[in-house]
Order: sequence, then structure tokens, then C-alpha cells
Amino acid sequence: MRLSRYFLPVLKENPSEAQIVSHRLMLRAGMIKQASAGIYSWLPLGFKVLRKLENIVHEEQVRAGHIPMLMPTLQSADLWRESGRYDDYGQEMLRIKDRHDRDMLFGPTNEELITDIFRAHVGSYKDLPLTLYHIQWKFRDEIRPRFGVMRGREFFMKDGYNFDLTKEDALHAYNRHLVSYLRTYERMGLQAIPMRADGGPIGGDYTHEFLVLAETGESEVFYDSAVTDLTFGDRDIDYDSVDQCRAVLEEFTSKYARTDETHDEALFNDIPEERRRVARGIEVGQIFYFGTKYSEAMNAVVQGPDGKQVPVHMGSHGIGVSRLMGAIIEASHDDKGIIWPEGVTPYHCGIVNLKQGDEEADAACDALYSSLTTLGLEPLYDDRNERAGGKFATMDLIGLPWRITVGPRGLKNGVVELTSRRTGESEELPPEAAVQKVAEIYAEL
Ligand code: P5A
Repeated sequence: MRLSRYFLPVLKENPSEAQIVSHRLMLRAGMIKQASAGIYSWLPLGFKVLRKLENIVHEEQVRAGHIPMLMPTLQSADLWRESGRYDDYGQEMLRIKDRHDRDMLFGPTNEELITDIFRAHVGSYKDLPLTLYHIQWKFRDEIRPRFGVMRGREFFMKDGYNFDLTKEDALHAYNRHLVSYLRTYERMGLQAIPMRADGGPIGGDYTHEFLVLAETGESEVFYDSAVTDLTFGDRDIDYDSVDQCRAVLEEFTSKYARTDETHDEALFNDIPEERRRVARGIEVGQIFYFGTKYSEAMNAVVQGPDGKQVPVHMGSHGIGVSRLMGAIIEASHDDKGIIWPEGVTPYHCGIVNLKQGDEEADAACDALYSSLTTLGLEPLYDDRNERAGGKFATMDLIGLPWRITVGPRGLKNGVVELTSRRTGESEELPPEAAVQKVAEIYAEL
């Protein structure tokens, strides 16, 4: 993409309404624009990152054996009356009447809708196990929408639902989700710690929240610092293996890590003092096992091997896809702007032309652009007639991990400059070598 042809409305001033750094940087980098309280338009740069996050979530869900689909945003109130949650959900639910005076709602979550689909089409244990998911907009009329996309009213969520014959099978689905979530967050450059949590309005006997540690997080968390040493890394897990998934769950959840809802002071005090941590975190996902809560209320039964009808065991699992963008920025920025992890960056590499209109510099930038593109990478080329300082400030603000700077002086010596946004370190290289190096970095992902 050439910046002269893009739509990147960066702001010079700090927007006064933004209280936390991710919100401020998303507004300044021209990624989002507030449409009304807690509701945002996703401008091209923000939309590009949102799609990258969505793709990673899809890839990891499919890798775990889960099946993508798409359910609507608007739902009929009748299903929620069946489960009993129409009244329970209270004012967080946006209720709408259609022209026939029927009660509709903008879905805050989809347990009822998916259970209705399941009961219409599945009748035998032979069709189990089954895990369906979608990535769709949700609406919760939060009392205090704030911090930009972090606590929105309209937000983008991956929500998945498992259907199993037995509790044991459903717990395997739970463990499998925990494993796939660990992998998902790590691909986004994040450490998200699974913590024992509370079921809230979704309900559930087992539930873990995934928290990214950040001073601006809304949740207070208590943990053993040993949990931050754990990384999932490059493990090759067989998602069908009950033992392998359980082993990962045990490894990642055996140390104390809890949100304030489930915190136990006595257990916490058993941790050696130097490892006790009280901090704040951003909840980027939550998994639940809730047994037959919805299947009993909504009569979602299957015929078991013995011919008897039994309600299915279920769980649901959510990732806050739009919130993740805020969490990544909270975890990865400096005073000049965002620093995207390579796995989610909107463009792989910036190209800055120090002397637009200089024949040689223009030709070198065009050549870099086409070499990177040929290798399957997406460069963002700042080809505007602007001062170098302004171009660098924009690149730093929008946070592409790599920048190639091209100027007549370097070209005389046959070199361009390759700079890491994270470390600020630069090296001079022939243009082809710079392209090669950038390609190698991304090939490793
Ligand atoms: C699990 C999937 C559920 O709704 N039902 C379907 C279950 N869980 S949850 O914890 O309530 O939400 C899942 C994740 O969505 C994000 N989230 C939000 N993101 C932005 N703004 C909000 N107002 C908001 N509310 C929830 C969180 O990341 C949460 O973990």
C-alpha cells in the first residue's frame, strides 16, 4: 500500500477522552473512530489488524478440530425465555421490537441460539462430540463503556460451544479449548494466564479466565509469579489426546492464579512470599463447562448407546477479539506509539523515502516494494511529499515492526537502512539483503 493512496487519518494531538494508552494510540493512529458510546467504526488500519486477529483465531480453532459457522446478531426473545435468561440478563441486554411487535434482542452471547440449532439437527450420540463456533459482533449495554474497544458495548467475539455425551468428554473439550487458547494468544505476542474465575451470567461448574497482565487492566488478580515462567511455545499437541490436553491444563493451572472473584487469602498465603503477586489484568477470554444447564432447560437431548434419551453436556468458550487489540497495545508500546508483534502487524514493513521525487530514491523504493510484495509480504510505502521527521513519526506511531529507510546518500554507497521498531537498532544493508532479512523474520512465524 502506498500511503499517498491510503486512508490513515492520524491525529497530532492527544485525544482528551482517552484515559488509557491503547485507546489514545488507536485514536491517534487512525484505527478507530467512536460512533457513539462504546460503539466504534473500524478505520482501514484498525480493520486490518482486526482481520489478522480473526484469522489467527480461526486457524487455531480449526487446528483444534472446531467447526466454523455464522449465527445472526439479532435473536428472538423466545429462546431466551426458554432458558430463563431473558429476565436474568437485565439491562445489559439490548431489547428491540420488530414491526410485528415481537420481542427481539441484539445477542450478548449465543448459548440459546446454538442449543436450538443443535436440538433441531442432532439426535444421536453417534454425532458427538461436536464443537461449533463463530466470530460475530455482540452487544452488551455496559453501564460504563470505557477504554475504547476494551470495554465496548458492541464488540467482536469468538464464541464456541461444545456438545458431548458425558461430563468426561465435555471436560476434554474444556481442556482442549484451554490448550488452543494458549497457542492463540502466544501467536499474537501475548502472555495470557489462565485464572480460576466465576461463572457470572453464563453459569458453570468450571471456568477459567485468560488474563494479560497490565496496569490498566480492569480485574484485580492474585498469582504465584511462577506462572509467568510458563510458555506454550512450539509444542505439537494432538488435540484428540485426552492425556496430552489434560497434561497442559494441569501444567498451566496448578499454580495459584485467581481473579478477585475467587481469590482465597489462605491459599494465597501458602505461596512463598517472594512469589506472591497482586496485580491487574485484562480479561481476553473465558472458558466454561456448565453441564446440562441449557440442554435440560431447552430439551437438547440425544439417544445414548443404551437407547435412552439424555441431555447433552455443554460448555462455551469466548475470546474478546476486538478487546485483544487494546490488550496487545497495552502490552506493546512506547512513548512514540504502538509496537506491533510480527504475528498481528497490519503491514509487515514500512518503506520511508527520504527524498520523494529524487529519481534514484523513488526507483529504489519501487524496487523494494515490488520485491517485498513478490515474496508475499505487505509493505506500507510512505511516498508522501513530507519531511523525513514527519514520516518517521507516523511510522513510529502506527508501529510496524520493521522499517526500511531509503535516501540518496545511502544509495550512493549501495545501501538502505533497516530499523527495528522494538529496539530502535538500525543496520545498513544493500536493498536485496534488507528484503531478504525481513522475509526471513516473517518466515519464522
Ligand atoms: C463464552 C462464549 C461468554 O460470553 N458465552 C459464549 C461465553 N463469555 S464472556 O466471558 O462473557 O465473554 C467472552 C469474552 O468477550 C470479551 N468481552 C468484551 N470485550 C469487549 N467489550 C466488552 N464489553 C466485553 N465483554 C466481554 C472478553 O474478552 C471476554 O473474556
